[in-house]
Amino acid sequence: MMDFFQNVPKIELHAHLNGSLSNRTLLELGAMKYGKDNPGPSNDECFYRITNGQNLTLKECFQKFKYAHDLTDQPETLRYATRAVIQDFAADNVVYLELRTTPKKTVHMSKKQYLTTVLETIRTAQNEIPSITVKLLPSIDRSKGLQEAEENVSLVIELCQEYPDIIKGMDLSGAPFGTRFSDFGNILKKAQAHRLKMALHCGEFEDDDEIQAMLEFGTDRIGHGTFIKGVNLQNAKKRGIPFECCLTSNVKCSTASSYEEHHFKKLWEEGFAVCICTDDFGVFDTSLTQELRTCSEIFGLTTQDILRLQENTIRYTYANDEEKHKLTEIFNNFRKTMKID
Ligand code: 6MZ
Repeated sequence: MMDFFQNVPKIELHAHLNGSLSNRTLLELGAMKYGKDNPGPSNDECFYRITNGQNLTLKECFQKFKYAHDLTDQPETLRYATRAVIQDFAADNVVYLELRTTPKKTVHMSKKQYLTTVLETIRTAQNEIPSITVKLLPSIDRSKGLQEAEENVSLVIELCQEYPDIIKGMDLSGAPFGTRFSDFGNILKKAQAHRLKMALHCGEFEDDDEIQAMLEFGTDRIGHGTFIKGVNLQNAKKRGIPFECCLTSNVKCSTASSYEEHHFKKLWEEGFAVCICTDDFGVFDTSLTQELRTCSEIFGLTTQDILRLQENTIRYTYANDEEKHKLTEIFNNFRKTMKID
């Protein structure tokens, strides 16, 4: 039987570049950086276990970020990685992708070179892989402090002059512990003043005041939103702010106790604006196809519901009107081909 979940056109709005490197890509990057015979960054047991698909502990899952960052610290490997991620999403029938990444200064690149390399790779991919439209939401890693945040915002404001068709907004992510959103608010406002959309990680841990501050600040989408409740939840609904739900990521990180208990269920049933995303498909060993299948199996969404979920997601993208219209046509054609009303 045709696999509906694979074939349905898909929209991905929450994907971190370095979390979206498949095991194959990690191995290829390892070979590029360290040579074929010694592809592991330090040739250690964990890297071997990761790339051979063995079961991992959560700590080992997060270890993947460390490997990914080591392997994408040169323009050549970063270019290769960005291209591979776009290709993998396209192969999963993702037709529109908003990718995020944190600009990094490495021994081989400045932050500007890092971001320009990703942007140029996206630009080239638009011609070479026309089935997928790709945008970029540069990230601030809040664990890296305010100076890094200032640098990232200035750089993004500078580069969005040159890449206005690709840079659409900014993301605030990273481990939130020990930092306060209020410290980042004024820095992010500068990006907001340049009409950049705010796709902030919000409510990934319990802190009602911080969630309230993010809603008042005016986040345009909510990354995860796992711990949003009470008045904040009602405010998010009233304003129609879309939630980016990442089922497997939340279960594997234990912010949701199980798929069954995931907050997507409530959001969907109560008519919130909500979409399904992968977060870090490489780290969490999933795909958007797999996430939609899980959604159907666990929450009972029919194929019609899944299609509606994807079509709704068009509205939550930061695409322009023409691009949204094209996406709508892709779904209309799919409905026609599949004979779905
Ligand atoms: C918060 C996350 C994340 O930017 O190097 N990142 N931040 N919560 C999550 N949920 C599990 N998953 C990924 O991609 C990797 C970086 O994205 C952020 C972290 O800062 C991680 O280092 P880039 O491309």
